[in-house]
Amino acid sequence: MQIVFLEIDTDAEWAVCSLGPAFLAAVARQAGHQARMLRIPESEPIDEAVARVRAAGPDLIGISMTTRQWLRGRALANALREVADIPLLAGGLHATFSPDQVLGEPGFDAVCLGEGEAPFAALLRHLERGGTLATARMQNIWIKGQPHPGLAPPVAEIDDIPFMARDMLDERYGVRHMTTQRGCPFPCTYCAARMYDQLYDGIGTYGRRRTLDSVMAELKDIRANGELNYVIFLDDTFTINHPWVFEFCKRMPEEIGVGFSIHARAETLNPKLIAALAAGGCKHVVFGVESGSERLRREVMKRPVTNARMIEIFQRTRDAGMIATANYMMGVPGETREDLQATLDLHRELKPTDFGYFVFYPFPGTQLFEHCRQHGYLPENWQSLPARHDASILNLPDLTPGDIAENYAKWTQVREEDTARRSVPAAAPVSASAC
Ligand code: B12
Ligand code: SF4
Repeated sequence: MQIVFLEIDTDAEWAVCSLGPAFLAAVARQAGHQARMLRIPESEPIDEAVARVRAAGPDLIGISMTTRQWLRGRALANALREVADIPLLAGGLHATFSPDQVLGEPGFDAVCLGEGEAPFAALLRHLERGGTLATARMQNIWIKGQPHPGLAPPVAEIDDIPFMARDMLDERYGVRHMTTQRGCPFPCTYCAARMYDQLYDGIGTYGRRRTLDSVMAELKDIRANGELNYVIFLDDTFTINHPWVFEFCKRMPEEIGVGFSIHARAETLNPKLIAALAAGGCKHVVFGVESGSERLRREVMKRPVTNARMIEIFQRTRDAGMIATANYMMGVPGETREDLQATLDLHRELKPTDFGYFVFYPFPGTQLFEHCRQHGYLPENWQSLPARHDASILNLPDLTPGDIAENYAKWTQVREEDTARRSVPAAAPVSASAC
């Protein structure tokens, strides 16, 4: 079978395609199928994209969607359905946490809920034996018009999942993307990533980390088959399970010897770990700071770390020679103009090497999404509004759209000032962070 995965580009040029399809393509190829990725640039008219997809001759189309990719993914799927009857399956964060919305559209035949490898393999076996999507009955694959399929536990031995099919990713210059684990143990109320743990509550454990042997074997495999110059670890929080991280930092220079970047929460770092990371080749740590208001972080976001701790960790990270990126959010329910200012103030104390700033969007399934719904902050047409990072869709009691726009403009100004001040640009790629 020819499986074509579609990567829906959003308003920004991101460095990497979705990792999910790269895992699924590996599974499909193991079972003897062909799989490829078609990237749909934001500028490509839908009819041209439809023609390109059809020309690829798919027997099955897979779309991986975050919420930001939903509106354009929907437009493409519906346009495809008008001209061809190719089975179309959606997966990823948005499909998992808004399955009704996805299945309500004519273009989609089924959604994959949660971890995809085992259900996708089961579906391919079913199709290979002459079955159709409409007759598929398996856990995690919700077919349009059928009852909820129930969920199977995630794969128990995460090392059993094959290495990603790297040709599915848009990797250049030997800069590689890896994950060493799935799941995040923290309870941040705005975070869609942590919803996976909740999805599997009572069914199985989503949080699992690969063995170091498996991670090293993948890196050696990459090097044996191509360039390996730098690794971007896309784990939600790389710095959990300290014994694993210390051992990783020991083995990385001995066995691989290239630099890498990670995502971390400030409270998971300490001086010893920072020194080990730097010695192990870590060049860049991306931190989720989110707000300078301790009240907002503690009471609304469930992130009780203090500003003092953040400042200390940023200082130590920089002193150890690593780039420290800070990511901030604005327009969170419960946030005031004073809180917005507190974030700008904290930024000046953190002195990050680089930073990202995003307007809060309530991702379906998260606690803050429910909070927004219950308090009437969501506009009626929220489902047809794009998930942007520079404007809010919410009607908040304490912040007007003007307050948020003004604050966003202040951050843009800070960025311009910082760029002008900085004589040397950041040396490693900067990625958007989950944490
Ligand atoms: C890596 C990553 C990135 C990368 C790559 C993005 C991408 N296109 O995948 C980069 C750095 C570019 C990035 C950018 C952004 N990201 Co990001 N990112 C992540 C992160 C940390 C890991 C995702 C991942 O690869 N996981 C590993 C894979 C294996 O898991 P998976 O995607 O869930 O796939 C499995 C299943 O879902 C399923 N599946 C997936 N697709 C399909 C398709 C089919 C057909 C089937 C059958 C099954 C299936 O099978 C897969 C294997 O088990 C997640 C957090 C998380 N843990 O999910 C955030 C996350 C996805 N990002 C998020 C956000 C908000 C962003 C940004 C908007 C950043 C910002 N603040 O502005 C941008 C825009 C991205 C976009 N295009 O929409 C949110 C999305 C929330 C949502 N509901 O949409 C998340 C969940 C973070 C969070 N804390 O909330 N991100
Ligand atoms: S924001 Fe980061 S630390 Fe918090 S739950 Fe999400 S992935 Fe984990």
